[in-house]
Amino acid sequence: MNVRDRLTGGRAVVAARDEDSTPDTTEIRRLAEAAGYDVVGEVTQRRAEDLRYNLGEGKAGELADLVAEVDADAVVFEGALTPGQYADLLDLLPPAATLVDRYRLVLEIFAEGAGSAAARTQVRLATLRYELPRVRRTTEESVLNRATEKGSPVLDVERRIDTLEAKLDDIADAAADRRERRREEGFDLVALAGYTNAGKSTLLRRLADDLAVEPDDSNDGDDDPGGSHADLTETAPTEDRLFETLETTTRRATLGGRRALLTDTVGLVADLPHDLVRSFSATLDEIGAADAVLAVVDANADEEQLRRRLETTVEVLAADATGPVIPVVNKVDRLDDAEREAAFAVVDEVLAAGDVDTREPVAISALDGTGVDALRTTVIEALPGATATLRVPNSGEAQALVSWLHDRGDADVTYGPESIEVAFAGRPSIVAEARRRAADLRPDDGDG
Ligand SMILES: Nc1nc2c(ncn2[C@@H]2O[C@H](COP(=O)(O)OP(=O)(O)OP(=O)(O)O)[C@@H](O)[C@H]2O)c(=O)[nH]1
Ligand SMILES: [Mg+2]
Repeated sequence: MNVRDRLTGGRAVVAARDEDSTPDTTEIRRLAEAAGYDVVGEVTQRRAEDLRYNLGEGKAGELADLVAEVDADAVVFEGALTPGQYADLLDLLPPAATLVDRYRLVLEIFAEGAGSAAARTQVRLATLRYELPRVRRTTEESVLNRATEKGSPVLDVERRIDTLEAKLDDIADAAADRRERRREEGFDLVALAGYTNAGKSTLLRRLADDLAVEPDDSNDGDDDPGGSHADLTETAPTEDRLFETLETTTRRATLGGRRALLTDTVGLVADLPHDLVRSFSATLDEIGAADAVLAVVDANADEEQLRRRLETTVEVLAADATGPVIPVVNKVDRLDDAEREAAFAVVDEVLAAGDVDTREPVAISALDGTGVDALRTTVIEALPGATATLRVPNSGEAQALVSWLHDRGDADVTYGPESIEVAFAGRPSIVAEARRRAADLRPDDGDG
């Protein structure tokens, strides 16, 4: 059982305002539930922002009355409140009630669920970055403090931010070293990215090798010095809840004979300040380092939701992805042909507007497996590749080479009376190594 199943944030009333349309509270309700709240009511308003309460004054009063009436413990506010709005709105509520805006809500989810030291450090950093401008504001004499006092609250927060940043840098360096080692071992690195609840973890399970959490390096000593795969995990829980995955997880997969490492990343969500997104650097680093990125999209959404989620995803990918991006249009088991076409039209349109190197979108159902083979083919084609035809004398060593090749790429073997010919395709570094190994088995020639 997930630790968050036992959580209760108490009873909450959701409040939302939108200038142009009646607010849609679906996502903020689901975020509230993910943080452990039981949503017992809502107040929405279509209007321009009020400087004092964000909501209009009358609506803010209505909200306070409703909170008292239903005996709620908290108000969950869709959107960002300025420090002033936060204080004024809180004053209006019954004294025991708390107020949580979108940003704080997401921080709460991560604070409750983050398990590893790295994830906790990221949450602490994001929280401090959130608090810094508020501390600045309340420390009116901060300018003076900065110049004269070492003990100012602003300086204190700034110092803690620096410390956490340094700590995260060390963690990121270690992760980068590990990725580099795995690349040298010949693994392709593939990241699964996308909006929260898109189906990333479900797809990871489908693509990953069964039980292949640890690399099988029993038959060649040059593979893994040991211990470097301790972060590979077997479980990537899937649940119909936002932010089910709060840390990156990596598993092995075999794609066209090639050895790949698939990394499931933390989901994205719209309308978060840039510095919160930056705080989840492990996810961004995995996206940045991947040889290919699968951008998973939940196509079972109305056009507006789909567009907003895609735009959020494309923004992150444009900033961070270096490898090709494969749009994966998921949950097509829920769609009829017309809905599927409509979803593809939105995907094409949003991708065309973004600055991302994309491949053709692939329609799949991670749940029932539809389209997953076609996706595998697309991924293999997107990965850096090379080919070689290798000819070696038939011997025990040649057999060992053949099994080495089968483990690392697509090997098509033809046996002649005296020699073996292998048409091989795989990662360029692996193909180069294969040529060297083949040359070593031929007595009279030095290269392949
Ligand atoms: N119908 C349908 N449901 C799916 C499909 N793929 C995933 N789901 C469901 O969607 C929900 C979210 O799936 P996850 O794999 O947890 O999504 P995620 O992208 O990892 O979500 P986060 O970790 O929260 O960011 C779960 O209830 C899945 O069972 C699909 O192809 N079809
Ligand atoms: Mg997940």
